[in-house]
Amino acid sequence: MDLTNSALVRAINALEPYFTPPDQFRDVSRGKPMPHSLPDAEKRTAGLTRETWRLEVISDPENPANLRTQLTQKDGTALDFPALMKLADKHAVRFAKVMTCLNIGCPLGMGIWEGVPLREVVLLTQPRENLRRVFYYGFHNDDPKQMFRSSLPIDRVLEDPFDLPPVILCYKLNGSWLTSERGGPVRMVVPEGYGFKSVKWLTHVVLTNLFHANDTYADGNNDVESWLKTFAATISVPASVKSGESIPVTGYAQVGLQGLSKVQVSIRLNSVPQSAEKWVDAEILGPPKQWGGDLPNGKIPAETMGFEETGKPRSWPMRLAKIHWAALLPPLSNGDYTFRCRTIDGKGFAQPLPRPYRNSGQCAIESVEIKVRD
Ligand SMILES: Nc1nc2c(c(=O)[nH]1)N[C@H]1C(S)=C(S)[C@@H](COP(=O)(O)O)O[C@H]1N2
Ligand SMILES: [Mo]
Repeated sequence: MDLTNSALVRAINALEPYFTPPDQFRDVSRGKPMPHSLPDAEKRTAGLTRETWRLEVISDPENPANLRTQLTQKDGTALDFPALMKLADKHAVRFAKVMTCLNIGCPLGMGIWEGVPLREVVLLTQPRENLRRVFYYGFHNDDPKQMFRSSLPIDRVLEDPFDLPPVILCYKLNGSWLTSERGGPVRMVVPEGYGFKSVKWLTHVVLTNLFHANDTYADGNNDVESWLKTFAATISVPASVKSGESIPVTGYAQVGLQGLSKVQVSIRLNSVPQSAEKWVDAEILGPPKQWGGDLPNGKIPAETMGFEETGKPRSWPMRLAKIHWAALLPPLSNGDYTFRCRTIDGKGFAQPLPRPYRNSGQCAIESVEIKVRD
């Protein structure tokens, strides 16, 4: 495809940065007041600073897991930030991941998340038996009604299937300490999960023998086991163009667990039925020259999973990340048209397949109207 068309070059140059500066993430936070809006003194009392943060790792009193020890505030054994940093010296990992809310179409932001694998902290309790699930929640103004909780099978925490990065206790985003707004000092980050699994302002990990989820997000008719889907969306599509002129379009795609093989676009006169639309391949843009995201020195942090030491991605597109795409549509004659875009995932499924249902995450095909006039 010809990417040298000057209007298309302008549209590509105007794309958002690949990584999102931490303060430009879209925020999805509950709480009255929002934990990140508390004054500094209250943050200190609440354990919402690196100096005062404590994490309890306990057995569920109702469905106990047998643990040798628990990490509790009462006994003074709760994990503090220096102890987390000590684990980080040995076990820290970094990986790129897009944060997407299951209920919002557009990703909230794209980042490099750094943390200690959750399993390292679970193992400090020396679990013996009857451990089937991990619940976790964060600071919620000491009001049970405000609790935001999520959960994972213990197997996902102990072992990383399908070459996924580990579930982490995250303390850095794009090379800087995790801000209060992003859930700092420490949040959970679940690589393949939608945002609700990545609980912010983490204070409690509860090891349980219960076998099922008890996520806050189950209440909203959400599929709480869903992993990230592959889908495409537009960034710039002209609402009206001149007849006889090529049409530049750009967009992004989220690359889910199933990977991405193609982005395709179609444009048809509104009088032509959708069943007759013709899909053509768009161009998947390669790694950007500038990564953005306020990365220190603009560089990918050393030993980020999926990147070589030089900062070059080992594969492209990267799973659980984002790509940008561009296409130049041929000149058209006067009329009202509908533009659509879709992904073909790594297994050959055309969006919205293989998981078309809304409860497990947004993947409806986007359409945009384009008017062509003399
Ligand atoms: N404690 C807590 N953690 C939370 C939430 C919350 O309301 N409270 N929202 C979740 C949801 S639904 C999403 S989509 C992500 C959003 O992360 P962000 O605000 O850093 O973009 O955080 C998750 N973690
Ligand atoms: Mo969300």
